[in-house]
Amino acid sequence: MSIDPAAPKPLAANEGIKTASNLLRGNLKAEIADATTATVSADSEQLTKFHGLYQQDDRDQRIALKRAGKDKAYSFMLRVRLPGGKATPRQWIVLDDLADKVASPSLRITTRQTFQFHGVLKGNLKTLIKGMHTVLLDSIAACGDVNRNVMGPVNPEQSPVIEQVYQDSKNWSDYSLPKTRAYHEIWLDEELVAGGEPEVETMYGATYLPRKFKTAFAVPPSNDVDIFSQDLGFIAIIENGALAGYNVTVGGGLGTSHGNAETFPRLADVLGFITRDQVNRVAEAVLTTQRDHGDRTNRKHARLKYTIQDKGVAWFKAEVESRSGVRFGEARAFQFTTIEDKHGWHKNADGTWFYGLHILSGRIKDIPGWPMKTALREIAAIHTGDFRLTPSQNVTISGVTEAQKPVIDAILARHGLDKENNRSRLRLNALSCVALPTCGLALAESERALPDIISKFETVLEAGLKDDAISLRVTGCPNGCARPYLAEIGFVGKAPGKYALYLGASYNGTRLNRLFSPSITIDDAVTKLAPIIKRYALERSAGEGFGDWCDRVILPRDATAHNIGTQTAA
Ligand code: SRM
Ligand code: SF4
Repeated sequence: MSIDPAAPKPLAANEGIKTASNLLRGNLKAEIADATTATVSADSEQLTKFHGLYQQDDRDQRIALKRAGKDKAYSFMLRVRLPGGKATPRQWIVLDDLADKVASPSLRITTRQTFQFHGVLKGNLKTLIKGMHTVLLDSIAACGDVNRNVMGPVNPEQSPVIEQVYQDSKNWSDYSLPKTRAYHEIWLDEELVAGGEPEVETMYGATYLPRKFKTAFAVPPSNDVDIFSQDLGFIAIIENGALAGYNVTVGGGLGTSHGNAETFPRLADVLGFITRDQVNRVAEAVLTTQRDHGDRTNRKHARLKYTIQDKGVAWFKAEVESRSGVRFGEARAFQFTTIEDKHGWHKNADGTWFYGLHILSGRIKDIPGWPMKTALREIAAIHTGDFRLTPSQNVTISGVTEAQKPVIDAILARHGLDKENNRSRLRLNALSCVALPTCGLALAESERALPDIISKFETVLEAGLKDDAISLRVTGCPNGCARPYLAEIGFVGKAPGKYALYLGASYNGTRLNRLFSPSITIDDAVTKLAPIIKRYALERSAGEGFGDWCDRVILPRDATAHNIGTQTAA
């Protein structure tokens, strides 16, 4: 039988699961209640993602359990929805308690400004979700084929403009929430209202999006959210001290698969300028264009970046204008200079203070000499402002009064964490994804390897570069969860102990890096990079970053790379 090349391709299996799920319910309620197994079915596993949950197993235990003829050590990861990374002290305390009672017990700050719990047994999921609900937190749409946790600026008290941008990000997050009551019925025991209005997903439709969708809001000169890696981005345009509106970016994304040249990281394009009141209309038009034109047959080709790459930016812009009724203005000038979080104490425009605390890999737990969990809990107990989780997996203690400043200092000093911010800037900027033992897709270590990787590079950097900011990011596989393709030094896991090494991204997140070595151990990478770093220290021009220098001096031009940058409008 010959295959007709013109015949429509079959839809990806997930499309069938979504269609049959009755707006994300599926058989989840019954399967969660079933105490005879620690897992849910393969179809339900896909649906749990829309509820912020991933079924995982402890990969450290796999071999021993298999040898003993036992099942894998299954548990769940839960990701909280936390637009702009904002959490109140009361929320912090409740999450901290829940981590002790029903999770690993650590809290993990993610690269999209939220918390993850790991190691939650199926039987404890409802306790966790109900506990979060008591402080008005949920995990709706934290994962799945929907608009994920919206990223936004972390220090709103710094100026009224930043607060406005935060509000706009929060509004879009609220606006884009799925309408289904499935979450409330399954996890919070809400009764189905018989005979009520039929539920309609007005924006998503019954099969939601072809793939995950990510939005961020950036306030130049900081590009802490890595705006060009987002499906949809809003760059705040501030003129004469006021928020004039936003430049809209579309089609960024980082995930790739080793050996599949049809997958690639891509920087977003700048579509043009809009005013504040047009944000949700334009965002909805971008989202629905992707809903209707994204590839639902191949999940490796289903992100917005591929829709735009295939159909062209001009087509996409025209479609968004026609759907939203908004005509883009000329993109306005903006300049990003940094991706770095502010560490230590800083004064806000309203007279309060904020304190940026570095947390390596965002892991909040107590280890001897580093009782981060206890210290932050004590701070939460007395703090009257907010916590803001940052895109670099750190925390900002925000809105601190003059009177509380010394109290917070004393807590940090008592636990030996007052020195946490006085580390090399390489360490302060470094990111790693979770990887082993929980991530089912990890090919190599990441979070657990990061301290050792940093120490090795710090030795090399003693050659006069200790106080220079160089971004180093590590992931356990090419999906890019710690945005390694935007790092000046990017390690991407290939196999146990082996990484692809990328160099040459710009420090401000406007140019992707390029492959320097396809497979290398960390020790070999340090040996190979040591003379390069030394040469950079001697030969760089004034103010030239390591990535820019590598791009100029070390790396060959690669005409085939997709939209690697540099992204500016000035
Ligand atoms: Fe991610 C899948 C962790 C940010 C691209 N990511 C996963 C999963 C859920 C693995 C899985 O599918 O089974 C990881 C769970 C590990 C664990 O045990 O916790 C995971 N991703 C993370 C986090 C926790 C990394 C971290 O250490 O902070 C980040 C959670 C963000 C959040 O709060 O929502 C995280 N992931 C990212 C980012 C960065 C970003 O969004 O700014 C990216 C690259 C940007 C992008 O999306 O293009 C990213 N994650 C992926 C991909 C590749 C998507 C693609 O288009 O190819 C996958 C795999 C997939 O979707 O099939 C993935
Ligand atoms: Fe897992 Fe890969 Fe993401 Fe790391 S980059 S958390 S290994 S999916």
